[in-house]
Amino acid sequence: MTYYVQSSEIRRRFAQAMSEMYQSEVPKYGKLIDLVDRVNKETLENNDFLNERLTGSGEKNRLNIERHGAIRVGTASELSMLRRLFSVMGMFPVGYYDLSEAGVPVHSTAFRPIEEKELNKNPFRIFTSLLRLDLIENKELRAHASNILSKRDIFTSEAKRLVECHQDQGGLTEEQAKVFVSEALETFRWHKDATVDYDTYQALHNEHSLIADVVCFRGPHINHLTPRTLDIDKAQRYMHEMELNPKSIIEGPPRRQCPILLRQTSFKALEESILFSNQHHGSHAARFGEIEQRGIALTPKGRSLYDSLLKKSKEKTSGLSNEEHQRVLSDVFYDFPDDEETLRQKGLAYFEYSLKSSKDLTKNQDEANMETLIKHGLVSARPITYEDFLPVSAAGIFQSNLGDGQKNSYNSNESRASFEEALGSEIIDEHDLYHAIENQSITSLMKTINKKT
Ligand code: OOG
Ligand code: NI
Repeated sequence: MTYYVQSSEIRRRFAQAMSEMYQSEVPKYGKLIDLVDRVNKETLENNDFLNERLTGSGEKNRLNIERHGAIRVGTASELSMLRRLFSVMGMFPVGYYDLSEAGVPVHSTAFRPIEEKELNKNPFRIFTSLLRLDLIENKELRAHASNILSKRDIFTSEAKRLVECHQDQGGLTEEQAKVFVSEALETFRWHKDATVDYDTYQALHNEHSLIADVVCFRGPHINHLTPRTLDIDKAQRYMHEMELNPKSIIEGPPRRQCPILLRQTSFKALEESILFSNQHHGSHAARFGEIEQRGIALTPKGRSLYDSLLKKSKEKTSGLSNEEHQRVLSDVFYDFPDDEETLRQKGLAYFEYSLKSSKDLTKNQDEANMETLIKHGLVSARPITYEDFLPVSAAGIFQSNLGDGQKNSYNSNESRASFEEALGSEIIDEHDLYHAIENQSITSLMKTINKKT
């Protein structure tokens, strides 16, 4: 029988190769990793509870390799080929993000592993945005951009051949997996030379800098890789100390006893020199660095509370320093319960249940008795970590890299159906995944209990 390399192993190798490539291309990214390692070590040294939690959930071992990255593509065929390429690594499209509302002419999904055990083997995710040329009002410019995009192929022929081969065989051999990783990597490499002349670049850049970023190069260069920290406020302070120039505010919810969703900060994109096709020397800013801290995944009820509080805080935080911003945010989020018991009892967040002790267990337990079982110390409930992204935060990250004057929202409707059509498949709903993890844990807990009694 032929042996095929596991998709998680291909993902692991690919994530590592990408991280090495980015580190050599953007040395500041290497500094961020060192900084995050330091913060995580310091945080874990003083926090037995967190240590235990991360060990229990299987996240401790993934922490120092955990990264997400982001790319932006221009056409439906690029997006659908990416979907096939990522599926070789066990990464699937989860969640739909409409950023046009925030003045960014893209919509996005995140390719990521979907099972808990796969996430723990290697949680590599790529936030992937598709340019919405339909939002360019100038018809000529739109046609020009679309014409330029139609001429490029962002994949090597060997990468495409191996994607086909994976589909036909149902896997890749060791030799094929090696070639696949290095060929797939080529798509994400930085190019110092633009495919267009300087005037074309300027015209597209004037419309929106993001359009120039997507259209003027040979491929969708990886624009950041993000390590996961356990204390983003400290990481932000260290970024200042190390003169890494962080963006002014940390995006997402405020600091809390029970962290929810996702908090993010970043340093601004570097201005890098570019040679245009007419031999003009210029520059382009695309690549930056980002840090994230992950908290518990919220149910639709919890999420809508988050969204409404965030909206409420927005009116009050405009123009504030990070310190003041966080203070106002904390005040507004006073209305979001900050202990696990209430989050659970009010159905605001997702938890995973397991048997803690089978002493004193009585017969015929069911889900309805869960709170009693927890109270008696027989069952433990562990928060399920949020593995996805936040559109408002993503827009904030985009904006901080785009320069000023590009913040008007587009008059457009969310366009999930057209994104799925371009993708060539449906997008997986993140809530279905969290819900399934929670449900499976309850089913198997009840089975164990009823076997033991
Ligand atoms: C993606 C920005 C969003 C995140 O973590 O939310 C993002 C981009 O700039 O292409 O990375
Ligand atoms: Ni990011």
